[in-house]
Order: sequence, then C-alpha cells, then structure tokens
Amino acid sequence: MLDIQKIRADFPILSEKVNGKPLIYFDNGATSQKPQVVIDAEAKYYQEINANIHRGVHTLSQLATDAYEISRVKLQHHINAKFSHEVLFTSGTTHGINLVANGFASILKPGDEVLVSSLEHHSNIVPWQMLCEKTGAVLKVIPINEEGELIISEYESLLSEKTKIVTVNHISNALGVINPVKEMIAKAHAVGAAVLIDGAQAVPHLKPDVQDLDCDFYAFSGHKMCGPTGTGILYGKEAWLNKLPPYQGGGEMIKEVTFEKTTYADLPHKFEAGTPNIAGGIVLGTAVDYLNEVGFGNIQLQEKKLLEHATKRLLEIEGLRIYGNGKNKASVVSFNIDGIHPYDIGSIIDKLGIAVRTGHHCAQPIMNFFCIPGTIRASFSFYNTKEEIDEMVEAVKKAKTMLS
Ligand code: C6P
Repeated sequence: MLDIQKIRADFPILSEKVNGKPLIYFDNGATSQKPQVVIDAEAKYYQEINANIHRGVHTLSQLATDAYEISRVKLQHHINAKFSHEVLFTSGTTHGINLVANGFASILKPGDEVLVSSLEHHSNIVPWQMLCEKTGAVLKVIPINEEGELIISEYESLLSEKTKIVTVNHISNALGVINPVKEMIAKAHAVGAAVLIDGAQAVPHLKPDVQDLDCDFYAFSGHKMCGPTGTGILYGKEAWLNKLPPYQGGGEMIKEVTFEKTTYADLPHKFEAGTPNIAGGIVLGTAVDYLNEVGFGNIQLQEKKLLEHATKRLLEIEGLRIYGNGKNKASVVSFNIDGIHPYDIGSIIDKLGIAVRTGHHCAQPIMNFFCIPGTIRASFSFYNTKEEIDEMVEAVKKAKTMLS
C-alpha cells in the first residue's frame, strides 16, 4: 500500500496554487509531474559533471559519458532489452517513430502495406503517411468498436504478406484503452511483418518487457514517466537497427568520414548524431529508479482505484458520456456532457485549480469516429487522490450548471 501523502511530498509542484486554488493535476497523459530527486539530479549534473560525452579524454567528459551510459543500461534493464545497444536515446516518442518510419523508406516498395490503428496519436499516423507518400506503400487502418477497442477480427483480415509493418499504441492517449499488443505482435509476425509499439502512454503505468512482447520497436517519452522533457527511448531489435539506415548524419554516428565515403558507427551511436540531451538522458535513469522504488504493482493498484472512483462519480452527472469503456483501461477518463463544448468545461474548472486536457488530444480520427470535436480528458497518476477526483466532480457539476 502506498502512503500517498508521503508520495505527494516528493512532488513540489503538488503543493502549488493555481488561480489561487490548490493545484489538482489531472493532465498526466500530456506530461507527468517531476519528483524532487529528478529535479535535483538535473541540477547536480550541471553543477558537478557537465561536459560533452563520448568525445573528451578529460575527466569530466568521462564522468558524463559514464553517467549517460549507466543510464542507458538502467533503461535496458527496465524494459528487459537483450542488449544495451538496442536502447537508443531520443528526444521522445515522436522522434523514435520518425526514425523508424524514415528507415523503412529504404525497405518499402509500391504496393507494400503499413498497418496503423484508428486509436493512434498523430505522431503514429503522420510519419507513416509521409512514408507511404514517399514509397508508394499503402496505409491501412485497423478499425475500433463503440467501446474504443480495436476490432481484432478486422485486424486479422487486414494482415497479409503485403503488410511490412504494423504500428500501434500500447495504451491509447485519448481513451486510455489498453491494446492486446502481445497477441497483435504474434499475428503480425506470422505474416512476416515488423511491429512498432508506441509506448508513450504505457510507460507511466507499466514496465514493458520488450523480449516477452517480442516487438521489433518500442518507442516512449521520458517526460510522461516523471523524467525530463526532450528525452525518450527507442528500443529496436539489434537485427532491425543494423538493417535500417541512419536517421540523421553528423558527429558521433560515424566510423570514418572522407569526401568519397562515410562509414557508420556501431549501434547505438549510428542513430545518435550530434550532442544529445545529456542531462536529460542521465536524469531519465533517475526517474526510472524513482518509479521502480514506488513499484509498478503499487502504481497500478492506486491508479485502478482512481479509475473506478472517477468513473463511478462522473457517471452520477446527468448527460455525461465516457468514451472508451473497454475492460482493459489505464487511469484515463475521457468524457463529454450533452450540449456543452469540452473547452468550456475545461476553462471553468481551470479557474478552480483543476488541470485537465480538452480537445482532440492529437487523435483526430478517434474524435471523427465518435462525431465529436473533442473530449475532456482527466488522466490520473499514482500521486492523485480520490478526494481530488471528488473536487473535480463537484467542479464539473458547477460548470454544467453555469453552462446549461
Ligand atoms: N501525447 C497527450 O496529451 P511526444 O510529444 O513525442 O513526447 O509524444 C507523442 C505521443 C505519441 N504517442 C502517444 C500515444 C502519445 O500520447 C503522445 C503524446 C500527449 O496525449 C501530448 S500530445
């Protein structure tokens, strides 16, 4: 059992006031808050070991390099990758997905198929559309049902030997639905397709085991899992990373450069051109340590309670509809109230210190499916409480009365 008050004391921002009211932060899907250890680790890096990595013989450069590489190994163990060179530092999920999509330009031929789902964030749609435009490949889409779940029988019938890559999120950002990715990966492999999992919304809630999932790529962002913005990881199976061409050219990703020919560095450096976010990469390791100390079992228990409480309390409000009601859900409630624009509710409750996201959540196809302009999304973290949810419910009721 978590001592929530003790946990909350780790996050300085949670005792701030917003618009004169104690902050209630329910926009964890957009970015999580940061514990003091993470904030301190960032300052400590700049105060004590700031230097460029993989370049200098001097002591500071070696200290920074060691800290960066230790963090890579930490991340490797966290996601259970076989090798640390399968773990690439990126600036976030978007960067990781673009890296893979760009690499597939050298693999796809006209008529090949790329399979995405209707539940994707724009970051996992647009790079694939761009790839298809470039290569003549065809984008196919796995549909969803009224509960916001992927229709697996439709997925099966879309798969064929033409499918070269399937790219799907582990957890939907807009609805919180958890997709049966392990089963989907096995089905894709049966037709010879590679699979990329967008884990942006999964990593705050669970510890992905990339070997057990058997995914070919797994992309996520550090800032949604208590780490700094501008950090992320792309996991790729060694064989795939060796097969794909580099994404960006520059310093650090080469073996030898002449004007006639450049040869590329071994993994992971082949995909890490230029000076990276060194402090961020190191501190992402600190964030992962923090989450593991809290424990993903504890996180899941707390978040399950919050999800159940929020669902029950919100449904007390007449005219309120929740989108995404599948059995497997993360702690996200996406809802609307009949006849009221989500933005209006979001703006009123913000005045009461409550931060939720309103709009299409960078997932317009989902909104189009439900024929709505957007939703109000409350996304909970383990540091949230039932009392905060009760305050949000009262605030939403107040907003409804004002707007009706
Ligand atoms: N979703 C949200 O409020 P970046 O911006 O690269 O860190 O993550 C992009 C991304 C990719 N996939 C999924 C499933 C995501 O949820 C996100 C980010 C945030 O839902 C900000 S738009």
